[in-house]
Amino acid sequence: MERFRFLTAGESHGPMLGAVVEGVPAGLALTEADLAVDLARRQRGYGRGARQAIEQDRARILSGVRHGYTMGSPILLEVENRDWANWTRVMQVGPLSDEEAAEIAALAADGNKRARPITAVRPGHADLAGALKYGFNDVRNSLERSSARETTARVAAGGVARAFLRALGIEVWSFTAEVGGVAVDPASCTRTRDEADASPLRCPDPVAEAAMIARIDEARSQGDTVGGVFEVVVHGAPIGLGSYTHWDRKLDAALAATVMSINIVKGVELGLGFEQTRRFGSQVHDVIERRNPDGTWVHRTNNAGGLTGGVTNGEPIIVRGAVKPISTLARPLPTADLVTGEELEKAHYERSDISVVPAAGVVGEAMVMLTLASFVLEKTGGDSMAEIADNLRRYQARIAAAPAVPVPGTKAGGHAANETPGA
Ligand code: EPS
Repeated sequence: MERFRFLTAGESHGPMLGAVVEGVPAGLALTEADLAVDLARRQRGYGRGARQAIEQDRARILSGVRHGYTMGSPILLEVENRDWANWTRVMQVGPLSDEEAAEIAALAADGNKRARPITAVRPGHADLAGALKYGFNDVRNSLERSSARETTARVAAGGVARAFLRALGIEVWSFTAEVGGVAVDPASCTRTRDEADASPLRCPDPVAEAAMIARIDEARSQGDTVGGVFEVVVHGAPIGLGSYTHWDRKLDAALAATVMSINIVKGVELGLGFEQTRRFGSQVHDVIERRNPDGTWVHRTNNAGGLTGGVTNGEPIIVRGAVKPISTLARPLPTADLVTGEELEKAHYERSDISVVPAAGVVGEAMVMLTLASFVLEKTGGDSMAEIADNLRRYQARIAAAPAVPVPGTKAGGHAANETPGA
């Protein structure tokens, strides 16, 4: 069974978002303050909308942790939606009484957009397909869950995975690599990781960032939205996570799937990604230079993004997510009505963000961390942090040693002789 699995629940304007993280080993130090860091990072970024001024995302830990340490039992996390206070009637969980239904009707008649059923489906959003699939005549029922607000719960769960990976020496970060066609230039990435993280777009290149901000302003002034690319970088992953032996054991495939599952992501690249197709092999493949005395291996480049054959090769893992422009436009596109099927001049609009690339990067980190945590546990086994750290240390020492010189025709059949039981 998959380890470190998680489920999220919650609507954008409901009372809360929740996550259950199952399969977390015992003995991991974990506090609510640990989880607050990424939740705050996800809320930031130039181009965010009015909703973020309302929310102050904090995760409560409701189970699985005692006196600051995990116990191996499921961890239940809850993040309050502060905006819920403005939606209690419209998003009420219990059945509506006649008086309550009349209250909503009166609000709608008064011009309150929240109280009105939504049928002007937004191009590019899950509205149309979602409402048809589940049989709704009010898109409110689908947009509340398809909203990217759900990614808050993923980031809370991702914080648990970060604590786990960090305890094993694995660090995960991300940055904004591109907005609206403006890309970072590696030569002018002068900011440190902390400086980049604190910058308006979480971008290491201050020159490119200024041009990205101009693109966001341009979109805003035209009632439009703009997308981009985030890059997640993993340092310290041991060689040998994932496997080439079967399609569903490949770590690269799992990362592609989990990063693609982020609401706004329409493409995923690993390492050089699609650029590899435009070059000859000699310009793509990472020359293996040597084994160091400490057993680590050196590649001349990292175009593979740390993964070859679906297996980590000791280089940093590089995952890039393509973020489409948000589909809720202040100057809405034309659409058709869900109920009448007739043309409408404008799709639904309440309020929205202009650009969310820095926030999407933090969600990308969460998905990468949750995926990696599961693959680390698959490699090491173990139920407590002490056991896992021990297993990982022994495995790393084993692969750091030179294999025995192979002798043709020996019974070991290609196994390093000292590793073969009974040899
Ligand atoms: C979203 C619409 C906006 C965004 C929201 C995603 O919410 P609202 O309709 O309340 O203004 O702010 O994202 C978040 C709330 C968040 O925390 O990321 C959508 O329709 O997907």
